[in-house]
Amino acid sequence: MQTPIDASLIELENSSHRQNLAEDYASLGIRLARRNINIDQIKKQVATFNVAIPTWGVATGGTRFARFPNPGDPRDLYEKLEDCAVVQQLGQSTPTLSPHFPWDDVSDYNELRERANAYGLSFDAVNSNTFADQHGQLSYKYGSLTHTNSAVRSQAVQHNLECIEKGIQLGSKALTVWIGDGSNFPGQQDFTASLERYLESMRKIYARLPDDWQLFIEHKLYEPAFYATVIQDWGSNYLCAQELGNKAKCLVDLGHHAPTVNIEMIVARLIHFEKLAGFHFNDSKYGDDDLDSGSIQPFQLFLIFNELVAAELRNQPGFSPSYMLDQSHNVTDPIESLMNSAGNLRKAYCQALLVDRSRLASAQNDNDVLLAHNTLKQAFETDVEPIVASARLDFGGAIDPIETFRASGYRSRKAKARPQQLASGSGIV
Ligand code: PSV
Ligand code: MN
Repeated sequence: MQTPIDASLIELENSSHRQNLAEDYASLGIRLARRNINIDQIKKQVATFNVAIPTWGVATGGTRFARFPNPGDPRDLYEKLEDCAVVQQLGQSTPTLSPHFPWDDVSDYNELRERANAYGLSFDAVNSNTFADQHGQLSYKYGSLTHTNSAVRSQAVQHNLECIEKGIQLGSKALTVWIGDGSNFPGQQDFTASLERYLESMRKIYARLPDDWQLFIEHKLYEPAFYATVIQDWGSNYLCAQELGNKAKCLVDLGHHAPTVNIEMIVARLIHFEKLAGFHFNDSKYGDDDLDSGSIQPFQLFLIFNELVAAELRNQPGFSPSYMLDQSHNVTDPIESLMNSAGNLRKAYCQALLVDRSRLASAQNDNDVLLAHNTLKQAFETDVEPIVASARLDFGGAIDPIETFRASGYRSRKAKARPQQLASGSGIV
């Protein structure tokens, strides 16, 4: 397998942490054993949790005001692939990529698949883009799948069908559809007619899904439409997914809700009705901030994972969510952010695995409010880093991925090998 970072460098870096990690793991193991938890078992489960990297996440992102590229940013998809391979090699929890078309258009998708496979990478859900004009003749300025002009709608449908074709060649099994369609002014759009047009377009896409594919519908409260978005929340999302059929499910991007919305409860409801497609993980304080997963609201992330683990443990029918990151790294090195975020997700998963489920259930039954709450808090407050780091180490990853990445000199090598055209435009991703 092709590995962008020298394995002996990882070994050298790991050697300076090995002893400490072994001691921390052993001491945590003793404390967890008192709670009747087998740490090795938990570590094995943690190692099964993976999340897909968004190909658009490895280049520096930006806001609508400006973008400040990092030296060594990838300039094409093959360079992005190499950066994704670094994230996977050091973090060992991101073996798949979620591509976005036409941003990731290449001339030969079989070659792309082979080049990814050579790094040990494969492809998760493909994403379509009808929220920006690309090479099409007709503009998406006033919408795409819901546009009043049927020619624009057809172009948008066609683009989604092409995404499916590309995805088939890449080995994907799902198409994620997010549209920016909506309105900025009351009266601009007929709510009912635009939803009818959406369903008509989506039915055409759904009809062309291969048997073993799924259609992930992503809702978003606002932006770019600031008054009303056509698929604005999980309610509209669920209704449309229901209307389309079993292969259509609802994708939860954590940033796409009103600030005070209880996302973990939405997740629980979607799981219950077998309509949870999966996630675009990120974090936010105000809106769709696209900050790094686990950086602002780690407790919320834990509560979401608590629902996921509960579903896993009760063998919830139809429960098989896809996990993807969707973040914009504006002020950090994207490789570092992606490794950190994937690690934060594993931490949240691990903490959720530590919840004493039988104590929680009896406290809930007995209406012992504080005991129930403290049962969750006990799991959340456990420092699980030794488990997450050991899970990485077991698979050849780095005990400290960021320190190892810095020591590797990868970024400065790429800064030389990938000279940039230093145009700094806006760059929402
Ligand atoms: C929209 O904000 C979104 O979350 C969708 O998933 C897009 O595909 C992605 O960001 C990239 O712009
Ligand atoms: Mn998203």
